[in-house]
Amino acid sequence: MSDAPRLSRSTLAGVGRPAGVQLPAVDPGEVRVGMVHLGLGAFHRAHQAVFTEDAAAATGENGWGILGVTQRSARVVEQLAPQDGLYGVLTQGTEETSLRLVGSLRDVAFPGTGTARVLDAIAAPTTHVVTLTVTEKGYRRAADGGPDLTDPDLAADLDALAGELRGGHRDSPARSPLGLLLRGLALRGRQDAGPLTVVCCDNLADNGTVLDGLVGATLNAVPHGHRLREWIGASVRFPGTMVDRIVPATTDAHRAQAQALLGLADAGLVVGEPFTQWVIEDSFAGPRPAWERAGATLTADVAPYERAKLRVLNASHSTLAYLGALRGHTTIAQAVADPDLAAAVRALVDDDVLPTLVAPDGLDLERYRDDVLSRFANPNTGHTTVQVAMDGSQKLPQRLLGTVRDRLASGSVPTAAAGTVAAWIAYVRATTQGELEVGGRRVTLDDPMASVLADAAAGPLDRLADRMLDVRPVFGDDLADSEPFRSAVRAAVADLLTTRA
Ligand code: CS2
Repeated sequence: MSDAPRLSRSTLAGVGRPAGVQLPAVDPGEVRVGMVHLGLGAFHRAHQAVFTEDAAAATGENGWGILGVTQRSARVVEQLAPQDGLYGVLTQGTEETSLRLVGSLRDVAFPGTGTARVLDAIAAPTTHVVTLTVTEKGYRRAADGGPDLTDPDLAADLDALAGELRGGHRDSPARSPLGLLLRGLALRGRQDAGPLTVVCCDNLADNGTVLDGLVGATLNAVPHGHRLREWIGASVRFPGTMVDRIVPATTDAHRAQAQALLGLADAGLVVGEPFTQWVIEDSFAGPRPAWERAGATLTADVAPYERAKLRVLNASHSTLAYLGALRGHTTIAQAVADPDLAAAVRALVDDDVLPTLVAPDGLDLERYRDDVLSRFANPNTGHTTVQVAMDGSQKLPQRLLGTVRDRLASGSVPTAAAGTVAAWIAYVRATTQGELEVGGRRVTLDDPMASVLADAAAGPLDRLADRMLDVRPVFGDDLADSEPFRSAVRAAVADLLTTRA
């Protein structure tokens, strides 16, 4: 990319204090690992790692360094290991850009080659917290919400776990986040290394309870899993959280911008909007970073925050992504600037979402909606419609279908929410038929259920809505069998196809 020296502890010492760059708030040389993070994507680096660094800086505690574990590829390790784990966060406001370097990521590992090291870290008595951002699909859930035991990666991990519970070696590479977590917990339990808190930071409704349930249900399927289950019941907590920061994919332009400020090349750079929020259920099995000193909210009840965020922000995001991409808008900012789309999002929030929510303490939901829409309008975020549009089969059940269920249960037909489902259906159809171009590029469907969806989307248009609603792992039997919902989606799909034609 460039011939500037690469960011690392030694090159950083050489550049002094470049103007406009905030240096790491902790001294990376002094920080020890106390936390393991599964799913070392951009979001973690722009969110929890920053909160953790700020908390450590505020308290002076040096035991909250992070071991970051990548998911599917070694690419992030290749970006960060040569940089001693250092990376920058480029914050893009509507008017200002700033760069800060983060020092809390102290080690990185790829399960393909580093599983034993990760298991040891989860089991270390000095580790107190495991956090996860592995995306909705990373949890490998079956249609009923439980673990998908037919998933070959999870099944391979459960075989390895069964061997490890009998005292076998732990060197087979973990293939799924849940498998990695369970194998780490098993080692910790066997070594009696003390309590641990596992913090799910993905956009799943009731994420803490869901992960707790998945862990338990998975262990039911493992021979001799009951002892580990008991240990987990007594020693491990799974608090729920709401996480929020818009983090687009990093582009070469961002890297060039950061390099101009820093004078060093940063292959691990991430980008975020200025807004950031973390609400965490205050239910920990042992020590934790003082995240409240970094601006996080620790609360007894995270559900109202989480529900408001998923149903207002994430559902609006998806609506803009599908409708926006269908109209050729490249970014979310362009989509929300389109008056028809802004009206569709307002209708969704006002007519269907807000009636299902209870406001968290001190939050005015209408103001929250307006703030979210102005965050989307930030033209410098550069978040693309196609990025947000990915994995709809996994995202819509979490961010939209709860609203649909609540509205139906209260006797109302969620017409606006049906519009979002219709937008997704039209997007699936267009992308699987090779009919969608955004920003001059042909868009294909990026979704773990792509082949099932492509089959459902193919065929006569007048039955398109019905075929898609029959994809029961997405809609569940209740919604697939709801006649009022079906008619609303049919009407919305017909409408959308007429306007697109
Ligand atoms: C987005 C989220 O890609 C998506 O599905 O809706 O990643 C969103 O940007 C974050 O949840 C914001 O906190």
